[in-house]
Amino acid sequence: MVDKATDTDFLQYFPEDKKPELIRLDSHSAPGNLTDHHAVNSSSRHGSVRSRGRSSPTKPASGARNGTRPVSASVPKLPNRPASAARPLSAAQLASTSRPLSGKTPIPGIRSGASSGRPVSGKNESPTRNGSPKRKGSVSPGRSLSPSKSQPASAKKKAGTSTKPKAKSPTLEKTSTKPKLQSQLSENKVIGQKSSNISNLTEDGLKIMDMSSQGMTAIPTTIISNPDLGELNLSCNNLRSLPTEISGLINLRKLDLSKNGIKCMHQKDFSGLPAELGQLKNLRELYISECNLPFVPPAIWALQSLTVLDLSRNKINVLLPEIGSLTSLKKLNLQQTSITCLPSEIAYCQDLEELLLYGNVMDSLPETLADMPRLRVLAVNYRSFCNIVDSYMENLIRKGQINSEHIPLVVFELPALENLDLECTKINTVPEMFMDNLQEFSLYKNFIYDMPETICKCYTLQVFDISKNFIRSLPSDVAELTNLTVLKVNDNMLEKMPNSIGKLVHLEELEMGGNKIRIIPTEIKNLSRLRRFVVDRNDIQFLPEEVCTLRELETLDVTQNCIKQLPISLYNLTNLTVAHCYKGLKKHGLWLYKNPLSQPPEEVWKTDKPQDIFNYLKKLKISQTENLQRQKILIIGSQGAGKSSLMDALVFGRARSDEKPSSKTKVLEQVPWRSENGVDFLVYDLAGDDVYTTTYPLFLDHHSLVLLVYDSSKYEDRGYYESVGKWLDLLHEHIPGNVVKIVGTKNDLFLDNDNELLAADKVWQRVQLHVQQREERLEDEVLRVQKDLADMENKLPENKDLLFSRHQLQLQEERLLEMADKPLRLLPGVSSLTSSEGLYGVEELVQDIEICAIDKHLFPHAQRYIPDQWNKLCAALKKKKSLFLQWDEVADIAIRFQVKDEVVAECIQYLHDVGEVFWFKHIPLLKDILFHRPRALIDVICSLYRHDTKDFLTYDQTKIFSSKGGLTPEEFERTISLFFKFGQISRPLLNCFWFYLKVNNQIFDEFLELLPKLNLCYTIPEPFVPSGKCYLTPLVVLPWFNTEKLLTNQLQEVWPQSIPTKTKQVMLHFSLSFSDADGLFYPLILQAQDLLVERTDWQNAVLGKGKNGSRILIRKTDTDNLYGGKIEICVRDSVLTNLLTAIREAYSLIYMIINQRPGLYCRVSVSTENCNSTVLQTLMPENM
Ligand SMILES: Nc1nc2c(ncn2[C@@H]2O[C@H](COP(=O)(O)OP(=O)(O)O)[C@@H](O)[C@H]2O)c(=O)[nH]1
Ligand SMILES: [Mg+2]
Repeated sequence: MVDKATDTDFLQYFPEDKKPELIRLDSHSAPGNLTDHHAVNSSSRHGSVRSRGRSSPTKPASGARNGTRPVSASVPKLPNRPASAARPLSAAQLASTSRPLSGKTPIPGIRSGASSGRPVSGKNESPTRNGSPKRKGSVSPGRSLSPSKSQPASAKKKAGTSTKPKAKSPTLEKTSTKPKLQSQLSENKVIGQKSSNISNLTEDGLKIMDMSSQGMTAIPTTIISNPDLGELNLSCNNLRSLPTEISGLINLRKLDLSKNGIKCMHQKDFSGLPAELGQLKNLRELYISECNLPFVPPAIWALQSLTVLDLSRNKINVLLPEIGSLTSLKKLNLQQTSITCLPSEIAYCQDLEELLLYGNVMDSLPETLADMPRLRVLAVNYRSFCNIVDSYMENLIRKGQINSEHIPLVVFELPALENLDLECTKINTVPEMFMDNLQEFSLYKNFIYDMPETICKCYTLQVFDISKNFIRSLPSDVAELTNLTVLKVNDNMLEKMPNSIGKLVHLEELEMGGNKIRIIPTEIKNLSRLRRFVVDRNDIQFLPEEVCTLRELETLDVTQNCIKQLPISLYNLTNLTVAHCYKGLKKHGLWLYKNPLSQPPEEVWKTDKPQDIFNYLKKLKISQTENLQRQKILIIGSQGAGKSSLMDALVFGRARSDEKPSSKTKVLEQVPWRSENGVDFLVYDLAGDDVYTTTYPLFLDHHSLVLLVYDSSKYEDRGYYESVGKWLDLLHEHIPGNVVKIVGTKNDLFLDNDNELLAADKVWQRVQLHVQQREERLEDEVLRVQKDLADMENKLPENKDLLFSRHQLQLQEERLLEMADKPLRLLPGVSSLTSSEGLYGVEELVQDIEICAIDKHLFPHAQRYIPDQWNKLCAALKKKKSLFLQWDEVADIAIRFQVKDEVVAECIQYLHDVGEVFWFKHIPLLKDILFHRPRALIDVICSLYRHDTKDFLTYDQTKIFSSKGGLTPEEFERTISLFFKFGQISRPLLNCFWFYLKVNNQIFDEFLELLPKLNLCYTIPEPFVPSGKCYLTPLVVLPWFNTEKLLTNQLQEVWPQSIPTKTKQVMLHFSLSFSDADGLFYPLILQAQDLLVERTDWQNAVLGKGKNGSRILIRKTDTDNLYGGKIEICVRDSVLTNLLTAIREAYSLIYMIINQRPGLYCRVSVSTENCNSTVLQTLMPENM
């Protein structure tokens, strides 16, 4: 709960000799004799506001009441109201509504309410309340109070913010910062005529004048005659009165008169504030705090536009009923006055949102407050109502022999109230509550034995404190309070934490210290937002593992329990960054004192660094984890992001030595690493240069932990997609469901720590947004496909998309649902670190990685028994010299090691998982091939795809091109120009590329056969043994290097739009919704080589001829958007069957590729020309 001013705090603002009297419960200070007042009021409860509308309300004799309210009992001069809103309340009725101090003189030993003659609660008294207990929205007939408007948005407070006003008035703060203008004052006889004081303008263009602290005794006429004045600050002067001419300030909105000596000697005294003030019809805010006023100047009552009235820190002890005429009031500050009660007419201020009464000793509140629909803040010291509870009564209440009744019932009926603080108010019951907006409620330190049921119906509650009472059990209904973020039940007599606690999923703080709880229910795991969990001083025997899932925990206090062992997964609670520390006055971090802990031992757990404990537990876990296998880590990210440096930091625990440009990673580096705690990893550092994009599909592995690295020192929000987003999309496309940690490197380049953390936070938010948007797009797409399916069922109008069969749409739906089901598993937060000097943050990342590696849920495959034979088989395979082995060969060798046929695949998968071999079983053309020497394969790929090709292809640099390639300088120029333009490589050039691989003729052919299967190039069959002119014809083509684009205006030439009527055309459109088009386009044009007998390639298109002579165009179109790239396959032929064969082959091809990428989705449609779509439909196979 929020700090609040104590009763006497306000005294500090008074000079010693002027300190006001504090307690005025006698007849001298209050207008009426307190005892009389109560006696009358308590007998007049039937005349409460709720009974006002009745035709013949039972009301007590008004005369009696008049006697009790000498000042306010006269009929208040309420403002003229529209006829329809004729004032229905008689003065007597209103006067009668003031709530009594309940609990007055109870009869010892007898529960009041039963026979004491006074009802315990309002239940039996007020007929309306009885009839409709929940008064929400009900307005008594005939009431003049304006009907409840709906709560203004501004009145709604955000969760977690406090409703309590600060003790200081705004004027006080403002004036204290004003520069003193004394020196100027001495020069000006007529004070305050400096135009420079008009500095700003109000929103509506009026002038703002600050004349504070100028020692003025009178207001200069120049000011008064300024009709353009919007705001005037006259605080901290010596003004005794305002002139009548003040009425000239017709546009004045805000007037600050605080800290002056404004006169007002009696309730009709207009000498300080003249009646003419009432003519300021536009005045909204009036501050008249600290003016030593004994009465409220009557001129104020005419200011009907006032929304803010500050009368704080005056000597006022009575607020007249006329306050009800200020019907626009939103905020009324009466703090530190001498007011003890409020007139019922306050309820006419139907817009009132804040009523500040701190520092006053209130003895009653009018019942009419319950009819104020917008009163959110009632800042009153509820403890002042305890004044009548003497120690004898207190004892009876404590023992439950009488019910407490001293808190006015109306307090529980304020419909808009947001915060109710009944801390230490000596109550043992809470009456039925009618509060629809209560957000914070404290019952701290009272005498409550059973949690009041009515509280479990306060569904809006966010913060609830019932600590220091005598509660024995929490009702399961507490689970209804689903908005709770803070629940404190410390120091009660609880023996059990209810299982239903797990339903309070929004809880961030749960405190149940000082009870007798023995067991923490496993349901605790549902409280995933919990940051603070305090269960000290209980009888807890052990902490369930479920506690270790509460990853947000910043404080876990289990001091003084009976815990012998800590749960081993406690190391997951990485937000416990300190131990046995205080933050402010609260215990913070991990607290373990006073437990019979043996594991970890004392020398470990007695620490201020939980990390020591975590390390101990983690080592323990690792040592207990049987069969922990080597884990693959993939480091990916853009070129220069710091991937290789990070790998060095992880593996060698040191910064990378200064490197030359040539040390840029090629394709991939594989380095084994054993972490300090003994977990084995194999780190793959994937090169980030664009040239390697085509190689990624081979190495993105389902069973790996991915570190997505970006350079945090260069990160900009608009560059998010390039540095992080596109990598996430790539991972989504190829290995959805993988575990990913995002790592920002080079944080040493940030000048200050805060910026660095802020930046990491921002990236994390951006990532979350990215993931969320993807989910949304997936949902939309699912709905679209489902609608298409429904349309198909209902045979709705011909839709060209529906040419495809129902089966095809179902497949699409299936894939989308699978994709939605398998998002990437992002480890929370961004790791911010430096891989150069200092290695700041690397250790934390290592911790995270280790924890992942031993987490069976994340990497189930990594913890299992591996037969010895498998490793022996592996060693035998590696002895083979060739680049790859056919499956039959593998099976033959396996038999020698008793690895039977049915487990060969399992064994090879294991060897692949631990990085001993490459087995691309998801690629149909490669599933029967084993790359038993991974490095050899990487070298082959490196030989073709390298970021430094330009440097490599320099004739004079080495002798290779002349000796190995046999090329003259001219031939060399010719052949490499073809390479750089079209990605074509001739045989001699290929020989040079492969020179370092020591490739003989046989291996050369083996490579040639293999490369297309790896989707890295396509080959052009040579018609005869190359010689002469053909010598330089292309043998291998890497379309990625093609720089020629087929422009839209050239398209018409190569593929005219209009076709002869004899020619039929079918076009398949594939729109990619979640990735760019390249991922599908490159493999497609490589594989298309199988369909074509002739082709012309551009960077973005291929024009070719199929085996049956059909003409085929494959084209990629990009969009400006991130997603939505398109691929078209268009086939033309005059013979329908030929055309269909070609289109079917193309379609199968594209689906073969799509099936290799579980996260690739495209929307397919088809359009035709010169052929009947129905014919086409019947000819399409069912699975298309
Ligand atoms: N200051 C600083 N420089 C770094 C850090 N990490 C990498 N670098 C530098 O950034 C450049 C690129 O790093 P590198 O690891 O090769 O990036 P990669 O292309 O992603 O592998 C090199 O010059 C590194 O020295 C770091 O944490 N701090
Ligand atoms: Mg690198």
